[in-house]
Amino acid sequence: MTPLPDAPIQVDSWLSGDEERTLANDVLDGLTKPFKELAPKHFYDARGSELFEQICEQPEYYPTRTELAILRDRATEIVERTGAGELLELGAGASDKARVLLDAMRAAGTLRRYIPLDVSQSVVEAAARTLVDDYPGMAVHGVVGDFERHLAHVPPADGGVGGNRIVALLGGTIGNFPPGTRRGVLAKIAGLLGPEDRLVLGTDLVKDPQVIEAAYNDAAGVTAEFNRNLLHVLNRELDADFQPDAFEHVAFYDRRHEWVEMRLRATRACSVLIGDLDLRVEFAAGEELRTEISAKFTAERVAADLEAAGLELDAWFTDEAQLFGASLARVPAAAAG
Ligand code: SAH
Ligand code: AVI
Repeated sequence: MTPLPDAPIQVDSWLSGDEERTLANDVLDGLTKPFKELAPKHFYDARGSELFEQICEQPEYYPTRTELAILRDRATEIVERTGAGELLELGAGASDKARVLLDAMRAAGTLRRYIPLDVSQSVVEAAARTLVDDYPGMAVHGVVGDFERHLAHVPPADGGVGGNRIVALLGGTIGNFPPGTRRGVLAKIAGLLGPEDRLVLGTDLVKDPQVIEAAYNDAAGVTAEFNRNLLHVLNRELDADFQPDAFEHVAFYDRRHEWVEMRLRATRACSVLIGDLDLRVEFAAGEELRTEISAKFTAERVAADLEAAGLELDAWFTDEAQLFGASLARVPAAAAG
């Protein structure tokens, strides 16, 4: 737990040796499956977070700018509906979108605290340091942790005026979970919501496959670099000997499942040693490792996932071209008692 000097900032870290074991266990499972795969949360070391920020600036990657525009249009309304003074952001990344909601809370006179939670320590610390300067009087309580495992460690809402809380999961990150796990994650998040709190959930929408595929195959090759960064993470964290340039980036839209798959394809046969696991993994030429799914949604799919997680859709916002959706969800009044 590190209080940073001279500011109302606290950063708690729940990732340590424990996290390395989680990565090791995921790799042991994922690389011994008949169809190899790894969870996308392992992309996000400091370099991965930086590359993601660069992806957001690519002309083909429409989700970030579209969601930002929706939030700019709707932030005042979202804050009015909740009277919230606190923003808990899960998978916060660079916190650019948080600023839009924090600005609306400041304008409403309710702003008290921002709680960014992310697996990436570098982004939580950077967000804490910059936001505390940019929002004088606002407390920042960063949490370095995994929202699949560490939600119990999120600081409780502090009550009082502006004590209601907005919990945000933006960017379409919920789409990076397969359908069943996704509902489980949403159910855990539902457990954080008080009767007046709201979840703001960002979801990328089903659309022309060409538009989607372009977003994951940017011409500058940033997404390819982001994808290959996973192999650098494994080399560093688990003493593996992947040669990242022997793997090519593959991203395509699966129309049946309505999700994007990112994969890394071995361009030649290779035998990789994962030193810390004493595990040798063989890749045939052309063999693929799935590194991410990114589900695309309809309003109906979002409502069904929320309902399965014990939440109800309160409001649905989208852009004119219906590229991206942002929902407000709440615990149903009966459940909130
Ligand atoms: N919310 C930002 C960033 C999206 S990128 C935006 O909308 O642009 C996804 C972010 O979620 C990354 O910062 C990554 O580190 C974080 N993340 C992914 N899986 C996570 C998990 N299981 N727990 C906590 N953070 C996670
Ligand atoms: C964080 N997540 C929602 C991004 C997405 O679009 O699924 C990650 C990403 N992968 C490739 N480009 C961006």
